[in-house]
Amino acid sequence: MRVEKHLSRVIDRDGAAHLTLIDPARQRPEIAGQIASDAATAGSDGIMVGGSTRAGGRPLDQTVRAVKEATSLPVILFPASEVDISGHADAIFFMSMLNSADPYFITGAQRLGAPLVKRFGLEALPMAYLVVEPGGAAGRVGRARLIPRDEPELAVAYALAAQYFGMRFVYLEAGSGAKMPVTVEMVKAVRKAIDVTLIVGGGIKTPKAAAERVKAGANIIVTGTLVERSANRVAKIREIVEAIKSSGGAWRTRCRRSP
Ligand code: 1GP
Repeated sequence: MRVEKHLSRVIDRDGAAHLTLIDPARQRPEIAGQIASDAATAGSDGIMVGGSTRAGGRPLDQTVRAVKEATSLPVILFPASEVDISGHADAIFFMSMLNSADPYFITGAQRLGAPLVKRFGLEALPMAYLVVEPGGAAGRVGRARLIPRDEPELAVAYALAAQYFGMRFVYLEAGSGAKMPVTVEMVKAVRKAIDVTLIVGGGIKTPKAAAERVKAGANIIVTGTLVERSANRVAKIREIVEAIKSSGGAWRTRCRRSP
């Protein structure tokens, strides 16, 4: 429970947390290490490693190791399949895309990957992964039945199902590089319905967009594209982190309450 406790403590302390997503398919391991180090300097609370393309095996291991060497932040795997599991990470989002049309993404990859998670002794963080329009590569690869942007009630129904299943994290994903992040209305509606930790990511590029979603009830904001592309990476991440930390609070006592 080390990583989950860390996230929980950060949320209690700061009102919300920020995670930096590094896709091992997008850069060499040493650059990934540099991104992680910059993220730590900027105040990010952890590193997620993963993406929609299978990067398993050596490239994944090397990326995770480079990140571990560059920073003491916890490293959480964000796998696209059972191939994307590395024993060098601290934890894994043990995720199920509840709105996929393909059982492989709901329980299939999970069945294949679970024995490896056990063998590596990875901390499993049970998470519902809900893909919202436009959904991007995550939606296409995962054969998502995309949740329409203007149907918060559908997101609420999935999120509640996740909580009743015992999942402790719900991730509202608009897709990496999405033009528009998940709406504030959807974040609010899901927040109102569930007590578990709410993660929001995909298309969050500005401090304002991050802050609005924290105010609406997100406990964790994920950014990926922003950190990969940014020339002035530390400053970019720092302004997002500062916006997140100065907007939180309203949900800090509620989010960790047992259902
Ligand atoms: C993707 O939600 C994450 O899985 C991050 O999205 O790359 O748009 O920041 P961005």
